[in-house]
Amino acid sequence: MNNKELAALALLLTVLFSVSCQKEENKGAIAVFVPGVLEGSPSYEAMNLGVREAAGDMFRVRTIEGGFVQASWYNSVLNLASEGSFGLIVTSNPAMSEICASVARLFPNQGFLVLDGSGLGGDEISDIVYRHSEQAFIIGYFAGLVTISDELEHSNPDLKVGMIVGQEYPQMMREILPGYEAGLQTVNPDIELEFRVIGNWYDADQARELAEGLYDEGVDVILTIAGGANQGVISAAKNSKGYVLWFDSEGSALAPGIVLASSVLRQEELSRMLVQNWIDDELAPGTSMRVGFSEGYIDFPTENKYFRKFVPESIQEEMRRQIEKLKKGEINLSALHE
Ligand code: RBF
Repeated sequence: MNNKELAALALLLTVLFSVSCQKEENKGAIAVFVPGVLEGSPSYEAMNLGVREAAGDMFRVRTIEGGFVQASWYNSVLNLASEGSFGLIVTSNPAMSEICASVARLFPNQGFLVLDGSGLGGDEISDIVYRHSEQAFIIGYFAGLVTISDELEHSNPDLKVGMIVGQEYPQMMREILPGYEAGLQTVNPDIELEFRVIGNWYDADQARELAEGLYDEGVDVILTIAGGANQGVISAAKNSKGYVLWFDSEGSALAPGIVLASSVLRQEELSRMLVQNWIDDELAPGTSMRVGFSEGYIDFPTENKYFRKFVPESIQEEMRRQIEKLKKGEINLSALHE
């Protein structure tokens, strides 16, 4: 390459570089605020991945872990907004809608996207609400089939099912717990549910103790919704020869044959799509969506290799039928959270 060609190449690279930076200059970078810690929390990990995929090389993304002191989250978000360098703050969990809405009133030009929100964010923020009752119903239905099964090795005749959660909050008590119970009752009204609360989203030792207690009482399958503490439930299941059900992401690869199934949110896809919309100036503040099975953002994967390997064929088929009904909107769970 001669000098002229080199100069032309340098010019081209400069132009390309400034074009690629321009997007961020106009809109600012993107902040991902994790209300807790990333590791072990399926919905947070999915959010972070989706945002980063959409941002690509065009936007800087900073992920901030807010930690487990929930009373500090408002100030952390306020600080991010007051920095003024983030065009968009993305976060996830139902407590964040109102926190972001309060900050948005002070910083009206700050963009907010709350995934897995409460719908109580008003017009200042974009808020996505999952129909968690559907997500819980389908895994409750599966848990019911597991506990009545005489084909599964660790299933016993006691008709007792467990559920361990990090914390009680409105969506948990009004949608997830009733949805799970409705799924169980649909299979057999005699199934009993043992519900336990850890009190935080990280204490795996306590989760293990709670789970061991449940398996000792005759529970054969436990749904765990406890972030980093979920690992404790897996350990207990391995020791006690019980089953675990996963929530938000696919968990069966974590303990094949023990984590039998998962009820998932398509949160990575949703974050990627919505952040892309924001990049394209198509995410209006005040956008609020409620999504579930029929829109494709809640799912219960039945084609996963471990599901096909460890779940009896008759249960697989029953699940496929029930999922079709949910997708077609033939099962109405709205009465559960009125
Ligand atoms: N889920 C997690 O996996 N990890 C967490 O640290 C976590 N913290 C939460 C804190 C609050 C205040 C609330 C309301 C929910 C939290 N969740 C957490 C639950 C999560 O947002 C979601 O509702 C459930 O995972 C069910 O989809």
